[in-house]
This record gives sequence, C-alpha cells and structure tokens, in this order.
Amino acid sequence: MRRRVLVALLAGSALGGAACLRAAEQPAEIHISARKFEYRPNKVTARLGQPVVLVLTSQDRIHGFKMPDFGLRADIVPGQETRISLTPDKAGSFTFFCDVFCGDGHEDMEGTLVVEA
Ligand SMILES: [Cu+2]
Repeated sequence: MRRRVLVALLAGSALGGAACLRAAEQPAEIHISARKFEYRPNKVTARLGQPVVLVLTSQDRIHGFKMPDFGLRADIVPGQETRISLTPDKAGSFTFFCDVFCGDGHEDMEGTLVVEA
C-alpha cells in the first residue's frame, strides 16, 4: 500500500503533474517559465507565511532569477528545473528579474511576486 503511493508520487513528479497529487502539508509549487525576454507568468501570488517552491524553467537559454527583497538568486538552465523554496515573511509586491544578460530586451525581463497578508 505504502509502496504504491510512493510509485504514484514518483510517476506524477516525472510527468510534471505533481500538482494534483500534492499532499496538504507540502508547499505549493509556483511554476515560472523563462524565455527572451519574459517570464510566464510574470505575476505570481503567494501568501504571507505559507511556504512555496518556485519551479523555474527556461525555454531557450540561460536566464537568471533575482529577487533582492528575499535575497534570492539562481540561474535558470534549459533542460533543468531550478527549485527555490520560499516562505514569505513580508507582504507586498516584489520584483524579480533576469540578471544574466540575454540580449536586447534583457533589461525588461522582470516579473512580480505578490505576497498577500
Ligand atoms: Cu536576461
């Protein structure tokens, strides 16, 4: 019984379909896809004090993800998932942006995390 649940979870993860299998105590995943010169979605929402995992992927090349308000930064590499755990400890709107130069338009590559109280 226990083994069957584990197998189902592993299969779900491999397919990227973990959302429907998510156990209540696990942090919500926020998926963000990067490409020149945007994030999709470019506005995501979390709740104050509720753990989330940012799951970042790239469709074309290496991009960056930097969110100074929470001291976060990571590379987003094509073919990989970059997972960043975050438990927002303040409410408001916080900007994240690309800090790996990716061409003309790089400066406009940004998004917003809204943390609701
Ligand atoms: Cu860039």
